[in-house]
Amino acid sequence: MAKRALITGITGQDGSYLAEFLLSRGYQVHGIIRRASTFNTRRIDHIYQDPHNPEASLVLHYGDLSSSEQLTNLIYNIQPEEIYHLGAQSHVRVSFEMPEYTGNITALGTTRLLEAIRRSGIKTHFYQASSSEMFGNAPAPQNENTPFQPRSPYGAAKVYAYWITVNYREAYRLFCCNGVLFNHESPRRGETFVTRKITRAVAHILAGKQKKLFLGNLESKRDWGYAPEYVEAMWRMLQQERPDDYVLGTGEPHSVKEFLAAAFGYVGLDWKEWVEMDPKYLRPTEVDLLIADTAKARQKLSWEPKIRFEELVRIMIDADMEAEGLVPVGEGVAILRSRFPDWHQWGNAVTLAVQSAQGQALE
Ligand code: NAP
Ligand code: F7E
Repeated sequence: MAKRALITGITGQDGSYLAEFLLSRGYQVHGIIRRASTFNTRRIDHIYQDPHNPEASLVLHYGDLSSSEQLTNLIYNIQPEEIYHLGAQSHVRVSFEMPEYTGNITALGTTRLLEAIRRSGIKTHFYQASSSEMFGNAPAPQNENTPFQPRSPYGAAKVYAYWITVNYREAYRLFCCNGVLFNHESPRRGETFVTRKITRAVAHILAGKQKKLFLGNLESKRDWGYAPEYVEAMWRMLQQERPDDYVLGTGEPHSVKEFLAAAFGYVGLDWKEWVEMDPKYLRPTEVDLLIADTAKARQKLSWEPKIRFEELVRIMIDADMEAEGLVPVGEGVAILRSRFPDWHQWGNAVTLAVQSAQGQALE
């Protein structure tokens, strides 16, 4: 019989990639989605299966991390062999505006799930989506032994969730793992996180839909990896003989400014002409520098990220351009740039120009 996995946060960036990954490995995947007045399943629509089909390998359930009653029922009824807890209020700046809500969902949501597991008495392997944001001010590079110094309500909530996960492992001998993941991005990244905000703005600028990009602090440095590679490591953690905690990242820090230069530079634009500062995007306390030391994951999980910074930027820009009906940069724009240095000033006409240039190149 197929193994059953339950994913909280299945509609998010990581949840959607993890669902694809587990389905490809023959799992029956159960996902918890929030009831909303409009559809919120955009990231998993391509793997949706008719719930009337008794053979369906993807099954969605309504639920909310604020309700222990729902979580207990779901866990008791599904009896999953693996639980990936990815659901959270995951936006750091928003957590300053909604600290209590963030604590309720991101911190206590984990306790609700762990209690549901303990009370139901099921044997399962549990993954907690911990975060490099927990390190906050701790000196870089950060690894599994680095003490946490969170700098946001989100970071503090994740520290609580981390320790309650460790506590249930020690107190009740549950198989619980923390994956302490550094920033990981993709074309499915939420539009208000800085990388996606930038790549989407580039595509909008090229499509003539946006004239300025407003951002906050450009100096902070993050260790940005590629999300699909990280979800596989989550799975690997739950396949180990013993539960443990692991740091995942690339070990390569880049500033927001460097991301801007790479993203705008890729399409031949100078980011300084398009970006303006808006203090509303600054945070009361910032995390300046995060760099992962992933020696343990490399050794114990045989995990190594392959997609690095420049390629990540290209993947995200190309996807956002395609979404705007533009030809992905790789082929078309490079040709245009070499022939017409001021091509980007043509506004909407760029789509046709890129297409025709690409056509010529392919002839
Ligand atoms: P995301 O795209 O923001 O997805 C968050 C998911 O949580 C969504 O499916 C969301 O549902 C769900 N959710 C939010 N509040 C909920 C509630 N009250 N009840 C049930 N579900 C709720 O996050 P992500 O980037 O995929 O990250 C996955 C997890 O890893 C999160 O816990 C995040 O904090 C953590 N993390 C992320 C990173 C990163 O760089 N991406 C790094 C370290 C840790 P809706 O779709 O309905 O909003
Ligand atoms: O900010 C700066 C901002 O919101 C990155 C979440 O997945 O990763 C993520 O948290 C940096 C910060 O990600 C804007 O101040 C400048 O220094 O993309 P972000 P994050 O805060 O690192 C961790 C690991 C998680 O766990 C979280 O769930 O970019 N920045 N200007 C901006 N950031 C945003 N969002 N918007 C701006 O306009």
